[in-house]
Amino acid sequence: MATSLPIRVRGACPHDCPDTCAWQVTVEEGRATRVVGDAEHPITRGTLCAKVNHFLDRVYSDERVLHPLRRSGPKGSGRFEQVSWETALTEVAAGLADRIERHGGETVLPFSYMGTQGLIQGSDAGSRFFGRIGATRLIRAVCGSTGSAGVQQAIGTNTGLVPEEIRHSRFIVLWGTNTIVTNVHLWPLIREAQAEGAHVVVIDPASTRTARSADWHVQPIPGTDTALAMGLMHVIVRDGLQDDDYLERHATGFADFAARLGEYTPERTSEICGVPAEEIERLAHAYASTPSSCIRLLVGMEHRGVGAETFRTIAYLPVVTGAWRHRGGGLLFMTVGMHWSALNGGPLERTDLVRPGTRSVNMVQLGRALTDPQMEPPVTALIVNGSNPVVTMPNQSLTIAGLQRDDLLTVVHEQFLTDTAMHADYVLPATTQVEHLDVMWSWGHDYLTLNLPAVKPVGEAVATSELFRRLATAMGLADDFLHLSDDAMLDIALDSDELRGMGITRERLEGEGWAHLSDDRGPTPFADGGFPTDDGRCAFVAPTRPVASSRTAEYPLHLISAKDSVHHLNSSYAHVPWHVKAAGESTVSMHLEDADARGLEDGDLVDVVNERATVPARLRVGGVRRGVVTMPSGWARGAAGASANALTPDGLSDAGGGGNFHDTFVEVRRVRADGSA
Ligand SMILES: Nc1nc2c(c(=O)[nH]1)N[C@H]1C(S)=C(S)[C@@H](COP(=O)(O)OP(=O)(O)OC[C@H]3O[C@@H](n4cnc5c(=O)[nH]c(N)nc54)[C@H](O)[C@@H]3O)O[C@H]1N2
Ligand SMILES: Nc1nc2c(c(=O)[nH]1)N[C@H]1C(S)=C(S)[C@@H](COP(=O)(O)OP(=O)(O)OC[C@H]3O[C@@H](n4cnc5c(=O)[nH]c(N)nc54)[C@H](O)[C@@H]3O)O[C@H]1N2
Ligand SMILES: [Mo]
Repeated sequence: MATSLPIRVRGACPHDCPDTCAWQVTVEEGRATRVVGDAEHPITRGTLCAKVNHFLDRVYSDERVLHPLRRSGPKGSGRFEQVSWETALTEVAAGLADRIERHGGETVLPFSYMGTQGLIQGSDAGSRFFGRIGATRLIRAVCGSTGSAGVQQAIGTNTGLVPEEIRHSRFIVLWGTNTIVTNVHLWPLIREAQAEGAHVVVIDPASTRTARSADWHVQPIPGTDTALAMGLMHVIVRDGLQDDDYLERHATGFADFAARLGEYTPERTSEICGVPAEEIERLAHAYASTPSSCIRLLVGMEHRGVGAETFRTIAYLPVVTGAWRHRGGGLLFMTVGMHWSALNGGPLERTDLVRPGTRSVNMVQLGRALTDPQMEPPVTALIVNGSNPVVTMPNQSLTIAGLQRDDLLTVVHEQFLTDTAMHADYVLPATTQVEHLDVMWSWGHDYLTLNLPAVKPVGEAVATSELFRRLATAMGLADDFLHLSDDAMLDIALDSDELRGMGITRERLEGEGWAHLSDDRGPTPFADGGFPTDDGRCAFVAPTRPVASSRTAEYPLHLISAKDSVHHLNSSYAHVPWHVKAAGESTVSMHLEDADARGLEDGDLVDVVNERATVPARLRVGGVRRGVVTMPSGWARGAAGASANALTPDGLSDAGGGGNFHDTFVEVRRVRADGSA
């Protein structure tokens, strides 16, 4: 038998992560055998991460869904039988047609997120199909929208510095972000700055890996960062460290704002934030007296009722000090805008297909949409791709109650039998990134990446794009725009003057794998103001609610369920045995004094309890400030029956449409030998 030589195929990590790594896949005899980070890529620099080093275990996992499945037991029982694609599509199409006829198109709810963040296979892959059938619109604002809304209120954009500029900073504030775990490819750039004398400060209630690796860890009470930012600006202005010239030329409303700063003396701020007054003074001075101070914001801190206001208030700091004037100074946040303006996504998304007045459902309130008797028309069909809402959306028991409804047709396109797929009527097999074509934008850097398919789809898996072509065919919808090939979609996505102006073409991406989006704003985008607001100035507005909602006597501990595991990517690895083993049990971390007060010890099996749920976890003593407990999000419910999101509320943040799921309060109790709490 003739054997073929190994080949290398260029691609990119699909994950919802700021790093969007470029990778190369080795293929031997039609099978992917190795995946390595691209050594030339300036952010990837030849390394992947703890999860993605094992991506091929995911591709070839015994647990993968490889054929269409139809439910054969009660909802949620996890009993399925294999059926053909034709049977599944015929039955799903009939189910949809029947429901649309009875209730209208809005009875169908699409639910997708960033299981893959490619333009072709990602959360918008179904948008033309859903626009065509008149489905309810999904507000996909769970991540980044709230923080972006806040920063935009201040400076008109969520695009500040690009990550490589952080090397030029000499004072780096990682504010509510766990870089080493969630944005690991930024860390070497921070280390380069540190080697040149930069000071690294982490502001986080939890002692994350990043906090432990920083020069300085400031531990505020959760949800009080708005007040902390006000306190810092109080000291800066009190001591004359502000940049009057910059403020005069590039800000509006600063005089009124400065008057409000009077309330936030270090003593008062200390009472609100639980940070010593002396530390507030010291931080304000160190920040304001280093010209090239950079604040790195990401996402975790936004998931609060005061999230947008917090981000807005923090975004004022580099304006007050004029840090924007200096290379490496300012704010580092999102880069997604650079990608969206360069790519030609409009003809793929086709928002023009949506009838005016079509109703919307916010994704963080999925449980409400599925259970609210007032919904008119009711949601009777749910089509999920690239998301695992049972684990990742708040108020888990309400989501599950909705999914248990007998009249609800649930279709889940997945790689694994996730907790959401377990509740489906039909599970349809999805390809992984090495099996499909895509073009990857990034919210954490300014490199566009092409992902070429390296191997044929495993089993009967199909790409998300193909799923929607097949559904359209099964429903008798022949419109050309529902049947664009992946190849054609790639050409459309790259058909932009902006990309051509940068010399970025399909041929170049096919040869080189990735390309830098040039930034005509230069390395100091706001050195001379020019904020993309209506008047080009930063708009100062004092906060109205500087503190998040508070605890009750019954549930006195503030729960943060963040992403504190290198073995998880949201819930994406919760169903791969290798990762389950590496990640271990779900844990809850607590301060020693809080543990002592409850007679708890490290290693105890405990219940984390509130009015919504009881979630078992292993106690870890240490790692957080008093009054706070942390649980990593992303663990599947598994045998425990609930994950951290069983405890979280499904309210909204103050702007941007994100959730408030970090405003959660709990009590922690030991599980007695007989299993009772
Ligand atoms: N390994 C791994 N990497 C990931 C992910 C993952 O699941 N695993 N997920 C990816 C995704 S989708 C995202 S959005 C990013 C998120 O990246 P990050 O925003 O860095 O991560 P989070 O863990 O959500 O939150 C960061 C920190 O915010 C802190 N925090 C919470 N509330 C407050 C507060 O009130 N004040 C302050 N100062 N801090 C607070 C938490 O304690 C946490 O340590 O990570 C991405 N990268
Ligand atoms: N308590 C708490 N809740 C949170 C957060 C938190 O910090 N705390 N973080 C929030 C944030 S920032 C985010 S971004 C969300 C994430 O929420 P989700 O987007 O729901 O995240 P994942 O759990 O990664 O689910 C993605 C799913 O997509 C599947 N998938 C991957 N690629 C493909 C594909 O090509 N096609 C299809 N059909 N499926 C695919 C994966 O197998 C996986 O099951 O969670 C939010 N929820
Ligand atoms: Mo996210």
